[in-house]
Amino acid sequence: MLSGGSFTESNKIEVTPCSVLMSPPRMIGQVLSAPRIGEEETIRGWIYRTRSSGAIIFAVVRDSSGIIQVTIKKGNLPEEQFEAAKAAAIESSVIVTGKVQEDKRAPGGFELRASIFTVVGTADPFPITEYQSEELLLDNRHLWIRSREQTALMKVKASILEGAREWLKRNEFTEVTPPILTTNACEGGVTLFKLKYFDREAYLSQSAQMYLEALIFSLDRVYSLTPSFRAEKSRTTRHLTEYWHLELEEAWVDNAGNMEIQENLVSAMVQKALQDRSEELKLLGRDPEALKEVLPPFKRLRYSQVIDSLRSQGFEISYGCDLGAVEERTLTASETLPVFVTNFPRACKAFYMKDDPDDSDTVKCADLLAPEGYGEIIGGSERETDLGKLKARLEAQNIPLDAYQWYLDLRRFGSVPHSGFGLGVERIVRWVCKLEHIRDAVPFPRTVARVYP
Ligand code: NSS
Repeated sequence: MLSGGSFTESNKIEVTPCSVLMSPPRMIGQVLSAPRIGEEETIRGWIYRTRSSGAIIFAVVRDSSGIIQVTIKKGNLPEEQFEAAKAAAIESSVIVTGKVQEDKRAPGGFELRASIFTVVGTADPFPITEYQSEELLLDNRHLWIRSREQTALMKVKASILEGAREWLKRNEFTEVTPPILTTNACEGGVTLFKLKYFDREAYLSQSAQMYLEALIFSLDRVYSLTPSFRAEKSRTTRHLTEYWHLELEEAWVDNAGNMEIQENLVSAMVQKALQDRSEELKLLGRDPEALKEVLPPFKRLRYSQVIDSLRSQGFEISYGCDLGAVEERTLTASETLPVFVTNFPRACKAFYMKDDPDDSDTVKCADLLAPEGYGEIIGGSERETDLGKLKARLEAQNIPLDAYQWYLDLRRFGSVPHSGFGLGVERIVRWVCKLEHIRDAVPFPRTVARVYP
């Protein structure tokens, strides 16, 4: 914690430590929302823009809560501080003390008239200026995340996750910590990241599901929030190779109950973002009003209905194919609430999904598609509990049973009906924040083309 400081000649920062709990300076957002006109305030932050006209410098300073205009007038503070302020480039870190005054032209309507201006860390010329290519911004992601849009996005994401955790606590889910290194391919071999695990082969987890299935036998209802990895070679606006995965697993719950849990959880996440982050949503170009109606129940469509509807709109899609981005976009473009698609044919879904006895070649599953064309945000299902069927499906797919013996054991020792699902956190953020590309929903995106910075 820094309460003040200065540069020595060797450019070493000297700071006076103070306890966070003693009397930290107010955040810029607080100074602006409850201005104490004529009183001295101290703020800390980074220079966002700066211009000088001779004896007066206008520096806009930002912190995580907002931006404020600081006026630095020659004669109102020691000469060397005036010179340091004049020389300070954008993104220099500063501590400023001054009186708060009204100024209708300043952002937020108030400014700080500096009497002490300390440059804590100088800045080289900032590589990001107004019109930059997407590639340059991605190469400089470690600096670009300081932008107001990125800051707003990270706050909305945090609130979405906070909304999830609050709902999960109220509904008796226990958070668990599954492994990332695994020998199981939960979602098929094609998108597995393989790695050398000493003298064996292992994978980065695609999903915690199988471990969560094991954990319901001790905890009934569990969830985990982990990175999941998919070696997705396609460049799309909705795939990352590393994404944050919120997964739930529930004992004694069937597919219908699983969908109820999903619509309630998703609504709680969206409503929390609305309640706490409507300003940030507006800054990102999302009208918060549009999200107010995201409340249960969500529409349920069967896969067969969806295929009929797509065909009637001119799609040449055969029964049995999974839905792609284009189909999902068409289906949801004019929806304002998420939509469930249930009962996919067995052939296009994973080995662990339970057969639907009422609809022979389909499984008890549901994908939840976000509205406005955003598409899939959740994949979930009731799980197959029949040991023989599970073994037969693994064998049919030429999957060696050895690595799955522990999973099959779960059907040997007091198996119960159970269901679960996985929600792609960046997918829901993309929808809520109206993002063109999923990579903006994560500070350091990993895609087929990018693992730096
Ligand atoms: O493959 S899923 O549809 N389902 C599972 O992984 C289950 N094993 C989860 C479970 O039941 N516990 O992925 C779940 C969600 C999917 O709906 C997307 O929202 C997200 O994970 N997902 C992704 N997000 C970003 N990038 C990529 N590549 C990606 N793949 C899936």
